[in-house]
Amino acid sequence: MILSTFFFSTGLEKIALGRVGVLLLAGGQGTRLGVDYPKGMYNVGLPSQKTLYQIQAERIRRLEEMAAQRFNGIQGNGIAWYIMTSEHTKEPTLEFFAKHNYFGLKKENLVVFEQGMLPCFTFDGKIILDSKSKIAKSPDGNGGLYRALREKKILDDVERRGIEYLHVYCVDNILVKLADPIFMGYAIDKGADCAAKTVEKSQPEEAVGVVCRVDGKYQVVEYSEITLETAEKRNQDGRLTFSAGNICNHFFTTSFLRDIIDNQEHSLKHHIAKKKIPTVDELGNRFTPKAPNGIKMEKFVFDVFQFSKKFVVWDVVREEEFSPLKNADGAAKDTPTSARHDLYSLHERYLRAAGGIFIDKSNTIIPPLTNGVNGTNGHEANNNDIEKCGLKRPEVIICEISPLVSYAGEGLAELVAGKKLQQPFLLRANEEH
Ligand code: UD2
Repeated sequence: MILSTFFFSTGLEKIALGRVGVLLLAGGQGTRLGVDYPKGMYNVGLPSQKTLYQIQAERIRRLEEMAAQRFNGIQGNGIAWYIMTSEHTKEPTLEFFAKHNYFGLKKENLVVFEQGMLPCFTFDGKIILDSKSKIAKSPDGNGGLYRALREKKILDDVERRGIEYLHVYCVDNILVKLADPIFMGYAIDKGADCAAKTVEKSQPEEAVGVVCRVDGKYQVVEYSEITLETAEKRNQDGRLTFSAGNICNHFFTTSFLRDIIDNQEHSLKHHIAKKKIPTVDELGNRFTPKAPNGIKMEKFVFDVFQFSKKFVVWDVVREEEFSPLKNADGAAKDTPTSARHDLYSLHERYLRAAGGIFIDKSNTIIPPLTNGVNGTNGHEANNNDIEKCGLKRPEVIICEISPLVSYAGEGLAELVAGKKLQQPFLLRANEEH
């Protein structure tokens, strides 16, 4: 606890000094979610109707405010937000932010750039046609970041602004803590040039890479490339041997990235994904095949870990930091519903810890969920107790705290302590009323 306070303070000070930037990887095609616009523009169905982009923008604003309050102002321009898009997502992303007045961020702090594309191939190495006159291409993976940082002169911009540390993350984790001062502070304190946040893998098949050491070098073995036999390996205590689940949440120093783009980028290998790639038949009619007909080639963002001179891992609590939105509702997991529920239960815990009391329509107090997760006070009833008392509670209590009010549960006591809260409960900042 004392250590996290120290790391928090270290990270927040660097933010106040203008040394921290955030970089969002948003060039993916969102095929699993099934939307034809950038995933960041997805309205998750929260009471506020906020999109992923808006939630993230507001977390940045709140952090800037916290840093300014704590360190008597913020130097420079605040936190720069770089967004890597691709051919399909750049224009809609730019339009979306302009339409929403950059969600209150400074326009000059938003830098949207485009990653590269690569041709798609058949299994025997021929280029696939997307139409009679166009070859099929797909984004070059989130590891295309490094080429784009160089070619679009983005790292030059990072250096020009005096940013020394970048938090790099993926678009679809509704709980993401942008530029998390604890994570940044930890990595900075340890003198790391590169770091990854992890969560304990829930099961061998979970679709997250694992952070591990291979031949003495740190790397992530992606879920699509690990064998089931290796993924299923367990230690004597029953825990998975490769349990450090990657959540696409990384820290890099600017000088490390400079070395990567100047000297190492070309040596990063391409990974291969077999996909159903829309193409044309002999008559030129376009169709999407029912089975994979070719390969997409992608670089992975974490493949630079091998070049790190000091690599550290910060393991976090899944329920506080990781709930990815990958699939449309109806899938077994990682859906809009699961993302909303995970946010509601985290916010419920924040509100309870701040002294808020949840009641139902008949003014009856709703007990907390516990299971060691919901109910951080330690002295709240557990589920067995609740059952014994005959108390019932809904699976989730719909409650949402605007990121403009609180980044991670701070500052809530003065707003909710001792107050009765009825769902759906939405705690908004003054400017949102
Ligand atoms: C990613 C991680 C996986 C795990 C998981 C957690 C990689 C390679 N894998 O897997 O280990 O952490 O997330 O949710 O990081 N993107 C681009 N350009 C591209 C392709 C993807 O910017 O060409 C972005 C995409 O918009 C997203 C992020 O990279 O924000 C991750 O992409 P994904 O959702 O396809 O990755 P996933 O779930 O296979």
